[in-house]
Amino acid sequence: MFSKLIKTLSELDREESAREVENLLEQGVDPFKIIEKGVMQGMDIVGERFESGEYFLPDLLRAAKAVEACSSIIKPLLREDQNSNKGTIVVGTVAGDIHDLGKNIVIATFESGGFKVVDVGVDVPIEKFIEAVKKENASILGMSALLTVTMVEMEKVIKALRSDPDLEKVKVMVGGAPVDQEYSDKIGADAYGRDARQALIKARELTN
Ligand code: B12
Repeated sequence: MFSKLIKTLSELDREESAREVENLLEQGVDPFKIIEKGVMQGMDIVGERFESGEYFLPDLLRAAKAVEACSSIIKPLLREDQNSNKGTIVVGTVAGDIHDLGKNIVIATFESGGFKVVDVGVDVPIEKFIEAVKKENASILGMSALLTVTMVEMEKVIKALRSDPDLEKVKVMVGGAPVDQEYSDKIGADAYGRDARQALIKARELTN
């Protein structure tokens, strides 16, 4: 069912990808599934082609445009529980890392689940995360990293957060392509979200 979208995305075809997303939605396919089984799989192929030297940086940029086109159609549909206030989540991409497409989908999903989200952006230094968590009185801090060289920043932020007695109750959630449950446990995060749907499920668990 998702093979066409995976193909158009991996071929960096923005228009066809957007059309296929619309097509799938018209068929009643769950928007979260489109992200997990279509968009993320398509981007894995793009990543592999980049690694093997078949694609170059401009191709990654085209891939980003195609993802943006798909997520702009999907994000407004991720609405569930918008009027309830489940607490505040500060979300950002760690220092040295500018990938934000997945983060932005996760943000839209948190909002759809009734959380207030404060987006601190990309390439976020440790202090900025800590300041935002304090200022917003956040119950969760969510960090995204797409590079193996930047995922180590997550541990530094967690250490800084845990060393502040005022922030004892703040839970930390991590995600992004190179991150997994094992890494999340190792750095002392409270939860790992493989994709946007899991992110929301875990956020609900952490605040219950
Ligand atoms: C598009 C892309 C780019 C775009 C990003 C545009 C943007 N605005 O984000 C651009 C062109 C800028 C880019 C740049 C680079 N990129 Co790049 N990029 C990608 C690519 C192809 C897709 C990423 C994407 O958007 N995926 C789709 C989204 C929907 O998925 P996602 O991000 O994984 O998010 C989901 C989950 O991970 C999770 N999630 C994400 N964040 C969070 C946070 C929380 C709290 C939770 C719970 C869950 C969660 O939920 C999301 C939604 O379901 C990936 C390949 C891949 N497999 O991911 C490479 C990839 C990440 N890039 C890579 C590289 C090497 C680079 C560059 C270094 C290239 C270069 N030579 O300059 C630069 C680095 C720039 C920097 N300093 O950050 C490598 C990283 C290798 C590694 N292991 O470190 C990858 C893996 C490609 C590869 N296989 O080689 N890139």
